[in-house]
Order: sequence, then structure tokens, then C-alpha cells
Amino acid sequence: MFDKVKELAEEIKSVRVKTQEDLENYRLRFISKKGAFPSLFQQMKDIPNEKKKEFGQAINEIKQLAQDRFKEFINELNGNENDNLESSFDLTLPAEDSIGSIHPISATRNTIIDIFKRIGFNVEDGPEIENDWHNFTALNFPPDHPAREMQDTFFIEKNPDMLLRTHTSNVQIRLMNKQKPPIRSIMPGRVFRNEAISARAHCIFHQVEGLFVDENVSFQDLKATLYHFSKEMFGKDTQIRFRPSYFPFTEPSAEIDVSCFICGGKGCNICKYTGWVEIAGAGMVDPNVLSNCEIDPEKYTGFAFGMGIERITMLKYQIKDLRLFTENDIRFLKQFKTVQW
Ligand code: 2NL
Repeated sequence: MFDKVKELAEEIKSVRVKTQEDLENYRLRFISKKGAFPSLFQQMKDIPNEKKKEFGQAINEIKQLAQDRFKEFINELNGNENDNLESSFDLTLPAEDSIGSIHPISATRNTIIDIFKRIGFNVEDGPEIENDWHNFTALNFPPDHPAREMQDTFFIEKNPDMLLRTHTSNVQIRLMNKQKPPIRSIMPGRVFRNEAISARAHCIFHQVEGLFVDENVSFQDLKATLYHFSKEMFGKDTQIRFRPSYFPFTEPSAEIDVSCFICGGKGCNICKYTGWVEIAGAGMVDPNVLSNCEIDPEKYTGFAFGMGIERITMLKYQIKDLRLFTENDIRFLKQFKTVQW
């Protein structure tokens, strides 16, 4: 009798299941009520009493084996089916929701580029990893100048210093070195500062800087250019104002505000009830900066400006937290599907 149990165990172990039909045969033979086990249990009555327990345990063990293998066979067959793409996906269905959207930072950058291109500015690009000269010293930040504190950055190497640029002005320095006036260019790009990340600050962000150097370029040219830009960007009724400020690389320098395009200047929580929002910094290029690039400050003058793309995007779309730009949460990005540029 025990031999029969052993034989059945061997048989179960030797079975290979490749098709649904094999599986059904296995089920009939080892799992169903008419299979091998009920008849084995029936033979219990012929077993001497002292062996009954041992016999029962042996049958139960291989019955468990039969059931375990049955589950494995089912998984194997289903698994193979999933490998077969044709049977589990309908490839003729239209792709759903697969077209992405323009990132709001790109949209704002593209709008800014378009506005300046139409009034004759070129677009320039340059390195994100920069040496001390092009990021600081040529821009009139002497090595111990306190303004360097405000633009602490990430150093790739010390002595000689290699660092992540804190503004795109490095591109302007490089441009003035290789191209003599007239120069009329904007420089969009990624910049870096050693800042704690919060809703209002990030260690990586984006800027557009602009530079116009020629004979007789005046502060009036700067005002007219930024006034035109503001109307194009925020609407034709936009007003601008200049507040005196300080940058090491411009003299005089100013902070530029536009009349609040949400409330039209009446006061709201975007403009913090002042009627004005800050959008850029600007000024006349310091003569030292021109000299550093071997441009004669007696012959040429220039204006320059810089604006943060994140800041303008946050104002435009009323985005309250800067971190949303880099988290790539699809629920945030999807909201810009209708934005063209
Ligand atoms: C801001 C202010 C500014 C400049 C950037 C510049 C570049 C050269 C020479 C002189 Cl090569 N100036 N750039 C000038 C004034 C302001 O940026 O608030 N940016 C976000």
C-alpha cells in the first residue's frame, strides 16, 4: 500500500504542463473528486490500525504536493501568457495622454526670447561650470568684496577656483571678449546658488540677462527697452518704475517693478497691496567691466539687466511654491497643456 503512495508521488513530480489541456488532465488525475486521492483514502480500511496514522499522513503530504504543483502550473501558464504582449495588450487602441506639455519655465523663457528677438537681440549660450574670473572678478566683484557673500555657490575646485555660475553674466563677459560693439544679446540659462531650498528659494534656478553695448547707449534706452518688454509680457497697459539699487557690475543700478497685472495697481495679495511687483534688476554697465573685457569705456557705454524666470512664471500663473517646478508632479505639469509658449 505504501508503495502506491510513493508511486503516486513520483508520478506527480514527473508531470510537465505546457498547455491548458495538460493542466486539465493534471486536474482530473490529481485534484478532482474522481482523481487518484479519493480511491487511496478508501483503501485506508485495509490498513492495520497501528499503521493507519502513518498512511494517512503520507497521503496528506502528497495531496498537498499535488495541490502546490497545480498552483505553480497555473501561475506558469498565466505568466507565459503575459509575456506574450499580443494577448494582453490591444496595440490598436489609441495611445492615451502620451503627449507631454511645455514646462512652464520653458514657456516663460521662450516668451522672453521671442520678445527680445523681435527688437534685434541675439540669443547667446555659455558654460554652467565657470572660473572665478568670468563669474565674479571680471564683473567687478574683487575677491574680498561683500557682494560675493550674497552669491555663495558650489565650488567644483579651489585654486584655481572652478564653480557653478551664479548668474548668466559669465556669458556676457565671454561675448564681450570675442565680439566688439555693437553687442545686443540676451542670455537665458540655468544658474546656481548655495541657498536652503524653500517655497521661495532654490539652489538651481533660471535667469535671462540682457546686454546692449554701443556708442551713445543711455539710461533712456534701458528704460524704453524694459518698458517695451513689460508691455509685451504683461499687457499693453502695464506701467513700470525704477527704484535705485546696487549691483557691483552696474552704475547706476535699479530694481524694476511693473504695475500689478492681477489687480491693475489697486492692490491685491500678489503685489502685497503695493500695486507693484518686482521683475528685474538693471543698470548701466560699470566702466570697469567694459575695461576688463577690453572695450573702451570712453568710447562705448552699455546697459544690462537680469530677471529670474521662476519669479516671472510664479507671478504669471500664481504659483505659490517654487519647488513645484522641479518635482515633476504630473498633476502640476498637466495644467500647462494649453500653454503654447
Ligand atoms: C537681477 C539683476 C542684473 C546684470 C544683471 C550685467 C552683466 C554684465 C555687466 C553688467 Cl556682463 N551687468 N548683468 C546687470 C544688472 C542686474 O541682474 O536681479 N537678476 C535676477
